[in-house]
Amino acid sequence: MVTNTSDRDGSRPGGATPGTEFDVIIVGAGFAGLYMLHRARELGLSARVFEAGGGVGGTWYWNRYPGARCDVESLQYSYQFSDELQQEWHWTERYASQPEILRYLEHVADRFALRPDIQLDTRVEAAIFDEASGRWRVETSADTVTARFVVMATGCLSSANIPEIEGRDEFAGATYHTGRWPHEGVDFTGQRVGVIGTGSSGIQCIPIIAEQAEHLYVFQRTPSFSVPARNAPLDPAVEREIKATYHEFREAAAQTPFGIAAPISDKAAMVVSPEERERTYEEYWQTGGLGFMVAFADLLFSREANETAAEFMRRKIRATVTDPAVADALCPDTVVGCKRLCLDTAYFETFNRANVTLVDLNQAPIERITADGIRADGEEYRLDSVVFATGFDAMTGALERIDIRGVGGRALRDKWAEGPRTYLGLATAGFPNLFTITGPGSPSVLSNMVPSIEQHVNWIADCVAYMRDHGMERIEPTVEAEEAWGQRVNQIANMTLYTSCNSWYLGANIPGKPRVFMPYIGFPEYVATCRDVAANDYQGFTLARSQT
Ligand code: NA7
Repeated sequence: MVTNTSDRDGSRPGGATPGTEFDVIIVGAGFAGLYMLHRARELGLSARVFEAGGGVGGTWYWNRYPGARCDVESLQYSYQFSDELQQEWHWTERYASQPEILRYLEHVADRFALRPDIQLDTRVEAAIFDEASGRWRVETSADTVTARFVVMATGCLSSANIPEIEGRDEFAGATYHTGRWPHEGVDFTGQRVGVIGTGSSGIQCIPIIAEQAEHLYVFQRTPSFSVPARNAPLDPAVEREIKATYHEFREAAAQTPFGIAAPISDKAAMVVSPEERERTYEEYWQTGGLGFMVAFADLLFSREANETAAEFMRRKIRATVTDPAVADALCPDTVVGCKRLCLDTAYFETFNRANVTLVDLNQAPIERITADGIRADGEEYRLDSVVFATGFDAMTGALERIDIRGVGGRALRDKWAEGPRTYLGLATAGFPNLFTITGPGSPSVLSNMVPSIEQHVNWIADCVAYMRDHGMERIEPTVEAEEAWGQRVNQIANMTLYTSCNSWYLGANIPGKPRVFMPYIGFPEYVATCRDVAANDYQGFTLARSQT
């Protein structure tokens, strides 16, 4: 192993200490990158984090749109690697807002003295594997460094998708993407604003923008199912109770399919009476949150069961939205949970405001963007600002944006042209010593991201320690293991309703992206498999001593 011996005095762009040769390069300083750096340091490795943003935080650095908030409860959407940290940090709300999560991550960076090894304002442009030395050459917007290992902590939802609508660049007013929000905020007072997109980000920002704007036009292509978040100040009794047995609480959560503690029902929707079904949905609805998806055990497996949930939610929309035509347009006809379920605060109520207009794109897409606004549905909507709440090139976008080249100069983009291929979502054949945190083929976005990240980081750190202890310098999965894994991911997905609609889980939101289901469904089984692979001397991987 190489240890960086260079002078640590002085500072580099973004404040990091100098050096060009490292044991590990980590790309991204969000939840994943920060913890990976901490573990690398514990192993005595020299490490450098490159972060494109001007601060740490990843997703929570970039997504500053009004109303941005996590949809997993704060006591669960947080690190557990340090008991002192999880005991001492006080979350103020049931669901943490973006500013609070960002403060938390800044606190973590300070508390564990991570900043000297983080180089901000630096984008990684290429990572090229050099077979002669067995090292990666990492080219950034600032400089070029080398490392034995590269860990991509680039996030699943970080590559913004701004659709290529005709005339997009002709608009004379201001445009924003929810995932690239200006740090100084935006004041929409007195403006005519158009929001394109009604996924989680749109649903969170629309009610708040509606309160400011003179008039808000919501351009909706597909209506979303949404459950009330019922966010509130965190109940001190709940906080005390969970913190009293935090470890056990986390362990129990890790045994649930999504790794999120929730009152999971073992009853099937179709075996109970219609009255009991209604009562159950109502209870989960009143509780609020993503737990609605586990009100019955078969909601993600049986269309008939799912339709009862869908109908319940459509009735809620019709009871809330006063104009029946608008209510109809807001009612989804897809499977609940097939696209990610949204959580909202007064989203549907917003459409009762006189200054809000729903523009239904269901029949025809936006015709074009003009200098003055948006033309759709046969009308020209004059606008001062356009907000793209149009999501991300999920799971693969951030990886493919970097020119990653493995053995024989093969580009990752080419290897993944027909869809991502990984083993465990952690590594890909032909790209030795390159790890992906929450990569495609791992539970990632269908789990609680923070515990998933910690599980991946721990696995990678243990793997590197194993290699060191066994004199190994190179690891990569076999093609056979990778193919078998891809089949397993798809077989499981095909047993569910997840593949029945056009979601970003399938890459369907990006024109031309191969339709491949990317997340692994089933957190506990996944964790057990990773444990077994490691326990069996990294079964499915090829390990080698240095070739030099
Ligand atoms: P999403 O969930 O991908 O939502 C994007 C929205 O933008 C969705 O309603 C799309 O409609 C819409 N969209 C995308 N392209 C267009 C065009 N060309 N015209 C009109 N509408 C369009 O992204 P979010 O940022 O809301 O949420 C991402 C995740 O972040 C979320 O799931 C949480 O995990 C956190 P479509 O449904 O594709 O018809």
